[in-house]
This record gives sequence, structure tokens and C-alpha cells, in this order.
Amino acid sequence: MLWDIFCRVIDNHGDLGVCWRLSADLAARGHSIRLWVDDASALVWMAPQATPIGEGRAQFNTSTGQILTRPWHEALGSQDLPSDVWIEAFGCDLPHHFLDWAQLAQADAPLAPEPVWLNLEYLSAESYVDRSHKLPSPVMSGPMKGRIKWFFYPGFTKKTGGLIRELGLPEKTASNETLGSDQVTAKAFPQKSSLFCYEPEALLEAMQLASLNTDRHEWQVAHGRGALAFQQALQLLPDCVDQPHHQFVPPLSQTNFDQLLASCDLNFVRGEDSLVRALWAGKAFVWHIYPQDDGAHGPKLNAFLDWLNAPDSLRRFHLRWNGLSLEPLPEIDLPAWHACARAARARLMQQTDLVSQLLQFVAEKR
Ligand code: TRH
Repeated sequence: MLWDIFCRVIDNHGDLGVCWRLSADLAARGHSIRLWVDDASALVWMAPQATPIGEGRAQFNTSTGQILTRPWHEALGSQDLPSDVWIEAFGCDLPHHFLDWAQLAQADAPLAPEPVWLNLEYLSAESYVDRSHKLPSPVMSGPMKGRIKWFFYPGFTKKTGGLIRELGLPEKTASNETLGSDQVTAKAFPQKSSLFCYEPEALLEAMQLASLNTDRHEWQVAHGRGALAFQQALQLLPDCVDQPHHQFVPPLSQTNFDQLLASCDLNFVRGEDSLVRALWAGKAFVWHIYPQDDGAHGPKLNAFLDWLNAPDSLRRFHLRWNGLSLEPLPEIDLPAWHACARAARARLMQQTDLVSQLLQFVAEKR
């Protein structure tokens, strides 16, 4: 099928990160995607396999499918084919020129099936997700008045749309374990941790804790906001200043980022997509949730920790890491956190992945 996927970059990299993973998974299953993005610049490092072919445009062909990124404001022409599915990511609303074009295309071919129109929502473990997944939302105005948009919610339970889990991931995970490149039981203390975060108040405390039981604890610090915060925290730790074993990692491709997570004992991740990748990596992790002005991130974090069956120390660590508690960080209990992450991954592997569920839903609605 041909898919139009729409993505507006609000800030950070999660919107594009999720849309690229979704597009790549669909392309691997034989689909073609027009990925509309208002700022595709991060694809240079996130998806270097996409070849730039002009301003805001890049192309990625697999043996089965294709992704073509398009600038947000560039209208389609009469030679362009109508698509089978429209996905607006995170309620970004479709550009007017696209709706006008679709109206003309429909007038030209009145008997053609209407595209299935979905709003792909943010990931949350809160209970409203089970209730809201697959609900219709009638379009009340504009050229598409009368059409239905469907809510599609990723999530952690069987009643949700699941998580993006590309083809081959379970086999890759299993073979890493058989080959022994992936530790089944954790070390007593972390020796290598990745850090991808915003500006957690407790960063300095975490850096002290991580090196509590080893003076060679190594941080792999992802680029951007977290790296600046880490640099500032380093200045405050005199005995940490000259530690050549810490690494400031340049922006990685998503594939290499996933490998980084798999190679660490403890992963500090943030936002949405890197949380999912930490779950697939099956290593102990701490999540820095995207903070919202209205405090909505508090209940969202607690719902996730409940779903995770987080041991007490991991829960308290999360609350402090996310500025939701003033209690000092508890010690890192790597074996317990690792076991918790493994159990969560095993539960998720029983769930049907997001793209398979999406394909099933589209088939029902067409
Ligand atoms: O960048 P984020 O903080 O994105 C956030 C969240 O998605 C949040 O829900 C959303 O509302 C906000 O953006 C606007 O974190 P996230 O979701 O993990 O996205 C980062 C992406 O960048 C992810 O796809 C992984 C990728 N990445 C790389 O490919 N290479 C790298 O080196 C790094 C550090 C990240």
C-alpha cells in the first residue's frame, strides 16, 4: 500500500524518531511511504541510509519498499498517486494543500476507496489508552467534513496498538543471548552506562552513585541537552574532571543508538522512542519522561512504573530523577533493575507489534 505519514517536529527528536521507525518498518514489509516532515534535518544522522535528493527530500529504498520524505509545504500534483492510508502523527493536523489535493483526487475517482485516516497518538501506560484506542473521531469541518479519523494508541497492554518492534528483533535478541554478547544476569554494579536525558536535577547525584562501587565507571553521553548538563555536573565533581573513560558520543544512527543501549549495563533514556528501545535492549534503565507544564508527566510516569512492576528502589530513583520527589536517589540495585527490565521485555514480546496491528486495522477499515 501507499502511505502518507505526517510529522511535525515540536522539539527534540522523538516525533521524527518514531515516524522514521514506523516508516522503515512499513517499508521492510513491502509498503511505500511519503513521509511529510517540516524539519527533516535530523535524518542526516538518525537515518543516514536515506539519500538526500534535494531540499527537504530524501529517499530510502529497501528490497521490499520505499520511503520518500517530502517538505511539509510542497503540494502534490495531478501525476501523484492517491494513497491508501493517512497517518497524522501526534495530532499534527494535515496541511491544507494536501486536503485540497485529496478532494480533487476523490472527485476524479469517486468510486475509489477512501483512505483510512489515523491519528497516531503518544505512548502512555495510563488506563485511558485502553479505552481510547481505535475510537472514531468524525471530522466536523473543512474539505474532509464527514470523514472519520481513527485514534491509534501505542501502548503496553493487549488492548492497545502495541509498540514498534521491527521484523527480526526477537530473533536478534535471542541470538545475542545464545552467543553470550548479551548478559542474561546483570553485574553487581554498572560499569558502563549510557546517558540520554534532558536536565535532571539529580544528575550529579547519579554520577556519584554510579561510581560508588567502581572508580572506572564509564558514561556514554549522548549528544545534545543531556551532554551539556553532564559537562556542567562534571565541573562540580573535582575528582571526576579528568576521566578519559567517559565518552561524549556523536549523534548516532538509530541502528547504532540501539547497539549502544544493548552494550551498556544501565541506560538512561528519555522521551518516547528511546524508552521503547531501552525496553527492547533488555538492560536496566531509567526513564526521563518528557516534562509537561501542566504536570501531566507525573501520573504518566507512575502508570508506567506500575505497569513495569518497578522494584521500590527503581521507583524512587525515577521519582527523584524526574523531579517528582526531593528524597535523595536510592542506590542503584542493578540486578533487581535488570531482572525487572527482562521481565517487562518478555511480557512485551507476547504482544502483537504496532505495525502488524496497524495493518490489521487498516485491512478491517478499507
Ligand atoms: O528527543 P526526545 O526527547 O523526544 C521527545 C519525546 O518523543 C516526547 O514524547 C515528545 O513529545 C517530544 O520529543 C517532542 O526522545 P526520544 O523520543 O527518545 O527521541 C529521540 C530519537 O533520537 C530516538 O528515535 C532515538 C534517536 N537517537 C538517535 O538516532 N541517535 C542518537 O545518537 C540519539 C541520542 C538518539
